[in-house]
Order: sequence, then structure tokens, then C-alpha cells
Amino acid sequence: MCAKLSFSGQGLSEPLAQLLLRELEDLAVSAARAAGRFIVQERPRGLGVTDTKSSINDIVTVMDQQSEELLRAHLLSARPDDAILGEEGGASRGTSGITWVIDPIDGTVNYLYEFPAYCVSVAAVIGDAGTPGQWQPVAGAICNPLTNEIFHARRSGGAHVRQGDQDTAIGVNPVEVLLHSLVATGFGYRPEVRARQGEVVAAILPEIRDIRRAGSAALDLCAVACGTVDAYYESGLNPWDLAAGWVIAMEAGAVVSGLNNTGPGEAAVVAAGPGIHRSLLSRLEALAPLR
Ligand code: LIP
Repeated sequence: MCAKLSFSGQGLSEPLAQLLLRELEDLAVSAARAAGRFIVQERPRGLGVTDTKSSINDIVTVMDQQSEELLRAHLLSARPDDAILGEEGGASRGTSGITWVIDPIDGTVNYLYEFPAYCVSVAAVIGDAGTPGQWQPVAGAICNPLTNEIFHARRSGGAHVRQGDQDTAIGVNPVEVLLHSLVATGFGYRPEVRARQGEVVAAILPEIRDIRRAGSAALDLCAVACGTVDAYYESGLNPWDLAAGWVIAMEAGAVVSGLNNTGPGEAAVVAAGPGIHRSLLSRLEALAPLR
């Protein structure tokens, strides 16, 4: 899926492309940081559920909506010709060929419960972000406002975590055996989907070290990138859940794919070090009818 990255469409030479990628990465970092601060510092007392989406448990809070407004204003004030695809506000058009795919709070249920695993995810992508398999991330940042960590990457630039003004390169674990692997996963909001995902976890559990369910796809992909887990897989995600984490994990050395030679997307995301990706993938492909 990860075709050679070319900005020829934008008539950019390689050096200019690298300059553009760095600008997009820096803007993703500043936007994610601003929204991360906002959702912690401006959280109202007695925060409640404002609305629900795909099911009664797929909730929205006023902070999801306000964080997205903040992100849109921040990104478009710097780059007014870009398009945006956001979890709460949907798609807005642009002319630059760059689309920002944004999740104003990834891990919204955790945020509501003040369970300490939520973040802001901001990615710059090329291609058609609204069509599965027709887009790819070129730069991204994920801000965990509780740990003050900002995971970030750009294509061919490696992956890093920033704390304060300290930037540290990150990389996946060199694990070779699935049975020795700590694997993260997640579950959708619809009961019938959760039932099937539960069957897949039950089948895989005896074949891995252990499972982790943090509740944020973006943080799970960062965990693969920095080695706090060895692998992550999930089905049923939206582009905004996975876009920034995809480029961060990939630039940290992970193989990030879908099933059956497809790219990462709603059908499935499988991210792991090269030593175990194939063995995890073939198990999930064999279990796919369960999904
Ligand atoms: C969440 C994902 C998580 C998944 C949840 C939900 P949200 O995104 O990050 O991995 O298991 O079902 O999709 O709704 O908090 O933005």
C-alpha cells in the first residue's frame, strides 16, 4: 500500500518535499499541543455526554466539539488552502492536495471517566481521505496531555517523542516470537461487533504473552512505536483514529498493514515489529471470518 511518496502532483522536488513535510510535522505538533492543553485545562466540572453516534456508547462531549474547532482554526490559520476531515465536524474542502485528518479527543470514553488514557491526534495525508485505501499519512502528531508527551513523525524523518523541548528518537521492540509478545487491541461500539472481536481475543490469548486494552487507538500505535507494547491490532476504526499513529509507528520501524494485502483502514489495522508482524497477521487472517 505504501507507494513511493511523490509530491510531483504538487510539482515539488525532493528537497522541497522534505521542507513541506517538516512544516506539516511542526504544525501537527503545535496543533496537537494546543488542543491537548485545552482539553485538560478547560475541562468543565460535571462534564456530561452531549450526543451519541453509532451506538449509545459512542459518545460525544462538548470538549470533543470545542477541541475540534480549536484544531481547525489553528491549522487553517497557518494553511488556509488545506482540506480537513474531523471526527466531529466531517469534511471541508481544500485546494492544496493536503488533508488534515483530526481526532480532537481519541479515547473519549476514557476522557469522560477521567481514565488516564486519551489524546489528541493530528495527521497530514495525501490522496482521498474519504475513501478507504486511497490515502496515506505523510506527517502526524499525537499529544498525550497527561504525560506531556507528543509523539510525532514525517515520512523518511523517523519517529520521535517530545517532552518539553527534549526530542527523543523512538523505535519498535525487536521481538521475534509471538508467544513472547505483549499485544494491544480494542473493541468497537456496536454490541455485535464487540461479540466477534471478543471471540478473536479469546482465540489469540493463549498464543501471546498478554493483551492490553487502553481505549485509544492513537495511543496504542504510539505504544508500538516506543516499545511499551510489541503489537497492536483492531478492526472498525475510522481514519482519524489511525492516521497519525500509522506514520509514527511506521517511521519507528513497525510494519503497519490491513489484512489480505490491503492497507491499514476500517477493515483492520495490524501494527508490529518486522519480527512478529507476519505471524500475527496470518493468525488474524485465519480468524478473519470471526471478525
Ligand atoms: C476509540 C478508539 C479505540 C476504539 C474505540 C474508539 P474514540 O476512538 O481510539 O481504539 O477501541 O472503540 O473507536 O471514539 O475515542 O475517538
